[in-house]
Amino acid sequence: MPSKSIDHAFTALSLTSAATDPTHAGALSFMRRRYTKHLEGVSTAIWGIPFDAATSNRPGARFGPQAIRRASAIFDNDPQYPFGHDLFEAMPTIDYGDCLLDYGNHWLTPQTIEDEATEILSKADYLLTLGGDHFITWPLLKAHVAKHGPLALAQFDAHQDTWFDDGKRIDHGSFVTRAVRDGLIDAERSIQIGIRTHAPENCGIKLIYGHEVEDMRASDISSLIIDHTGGRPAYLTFDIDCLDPAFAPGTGTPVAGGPSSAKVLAILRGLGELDIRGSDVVEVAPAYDHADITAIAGATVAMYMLGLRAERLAKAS
Ligand SMILES: [Mn+2]
Repeated sequence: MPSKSIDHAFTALSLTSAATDPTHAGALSFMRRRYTKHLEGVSTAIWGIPFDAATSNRPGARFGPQAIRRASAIFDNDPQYPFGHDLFEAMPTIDYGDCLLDYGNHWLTPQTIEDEATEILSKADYLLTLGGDHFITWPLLKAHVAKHGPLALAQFDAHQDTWFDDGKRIDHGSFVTRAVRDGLIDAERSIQIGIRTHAPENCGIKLIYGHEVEDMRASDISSLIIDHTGGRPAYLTFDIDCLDPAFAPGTGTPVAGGPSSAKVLAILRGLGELDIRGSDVVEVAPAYDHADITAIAGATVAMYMLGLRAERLAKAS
């Protein structure tokens, strides 16, 4: 047997280089990154937020981080397709574990998330968060904007998330309303991809509807996203319900008529020129999943986010 070792999630001696755990065994962190709360020397931190109390329909996204981590075990130490190399070679990356939230005190949730994200971002350069429902993106944006200034939002989603918000609601369908009103995101430089529902307003954000995603080439959509953000620093949020329910049944508010995972991954692959400062994958709810379809899609989207970042770091060095 070639040199394999196991349980890199707690035995890894270095924060770089791919793990060699067998795909069917070993302790499960995201892509076997070392589990640690120590952020010294960390470039990229992966963090779970097991929160789903803001869902409007089917709950269960609180189990998203666990499911995505488990599904990420399929990424072994071979070069990761389509990036062609070890993503961690020059990008010290850890799994920071999960955010602790009190299920009986939901009004504390936004501040708890914002404070811990701020703490992570004070030491790590980049945070990739695994949700959780889409409400979590609002406190995450607050922490990222404190570090980077207002951001362009690139949102893959079946829903605009621009519903009514009085500044107090804890609602996964209104984080965009609040982010625009609070000046966290530059609406004119923001874009939503895969929308298949109507909301009362667009908040000035450009939309690419689901049927347009179907008609357009992936490379044209990638170019449109890059052009629209105009070189601004951006936050990338990926609601797994952007995908058609055939490719992501395990989610709280599925909408038919969405793109395939192949189409969306091709769009993501083309975002190398987008200046992504932070990202999340939300709304994976494994109780409605079959054969890990949704969890694998979510893990792959998260892996692409790491791949894009690794490429940008390589280009900058
Ligand atoms: Mn959403």
